[in-house]
Amino acid sequence: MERDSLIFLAGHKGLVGSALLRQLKAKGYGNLIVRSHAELDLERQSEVESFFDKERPEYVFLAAAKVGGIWANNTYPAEFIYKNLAIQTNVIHAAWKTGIKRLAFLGSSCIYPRECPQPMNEEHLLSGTLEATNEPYAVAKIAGVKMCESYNRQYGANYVALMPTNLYGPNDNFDLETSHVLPALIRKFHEAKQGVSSQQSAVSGRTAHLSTLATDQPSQPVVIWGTGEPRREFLHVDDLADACIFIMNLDEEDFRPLVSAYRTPLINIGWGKDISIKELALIVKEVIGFEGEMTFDTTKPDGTPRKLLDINRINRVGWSAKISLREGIKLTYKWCLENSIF
Ligand code: GFB
Repeated sequence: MERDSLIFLAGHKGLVGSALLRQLKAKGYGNLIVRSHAELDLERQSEVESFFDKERPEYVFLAAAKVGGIWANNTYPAEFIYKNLAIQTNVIHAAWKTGIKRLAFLGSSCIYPRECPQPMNEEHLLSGTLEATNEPYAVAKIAGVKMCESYNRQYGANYVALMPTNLYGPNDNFDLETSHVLPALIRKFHEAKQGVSSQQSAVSGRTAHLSTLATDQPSQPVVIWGTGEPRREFLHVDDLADACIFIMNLDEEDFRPLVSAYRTPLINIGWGKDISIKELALIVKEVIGFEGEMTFDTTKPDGTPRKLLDINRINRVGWSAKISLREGIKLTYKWCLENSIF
């Protein structure tokens, strides 16, 4: 990408898209196209086609998606499959019709089978049964990967499918019901430290207005969903954004093999190490400085037992993550406080 290339960033307000926007701007890309949902509804095919026809971007980052944590995925399966299929189908097809140079489609490590050998490499796609709590979302994302593969194969397109591990950082969703585990734990430990009675809300999800300060009361234990035993790998979203721009900028010699015909153009993006949810909770507790207890609510699902990505493919082309988990949690908590998230 040249600094004046015309770049369409779909989903610029979300966790991933906002990180991409910050970094593209910081790296000097001045010709960025973004649209709010009100300006362009990506679920509407004709709107998307007219937009591409008029703007004719050269590069596309497809970060727009319906995302959420384990509870949201398990509760709104129809929305997760419909919205993701619609958005990605419309954008990928319209991008091809206008003849863009390169496209990066963002997915998630939940595309790999539930009982996948660890670490999960790109060849493990479609080698087993998916995790039930997020199967509709995963099926939609797998369809996106296969669209990229098919357009590369039939039309000689240059579309890559980037699969990040569990992400966190600024502009994440901090709602206790629909969020992922890391933002939820940051909020829970922060509120427990403040003595805010939000622990019940961790179950009901109605957190926003429960801000009764109870500092003279003994602190309530922080409730962690599930057994605490599942293992996850976490990547700061600024590392992910850096990786996406790095891949999009690979020279032809390194990029071509990734998108060659008859090869799934998948690239895992991760940190390289995983930890248990219990270990994660202990780090968040320490960073936030909460000194009370934590308990485990085993009526909540654990989901996939372990998700650790094999990151050899991206390491081989010269990229690796830089922000450690502890540092990333500190940065995210600082961002929350500065932006009055709670
Ligand atoms: O982050 P999370 O919702 O998503 O949950 P997944 C990870 C683990 O943390 C699960 C546990 O074992 C949860 O039970 N957990 C503990 C909590 N406390 C909490 C809490 O307060 N909130 C949440 N949300 N979890 C999602 C998928 O899977 O992650 C998506 O459903 C997607 O498809 C995404 O792939 C990255 O890692 O289980």
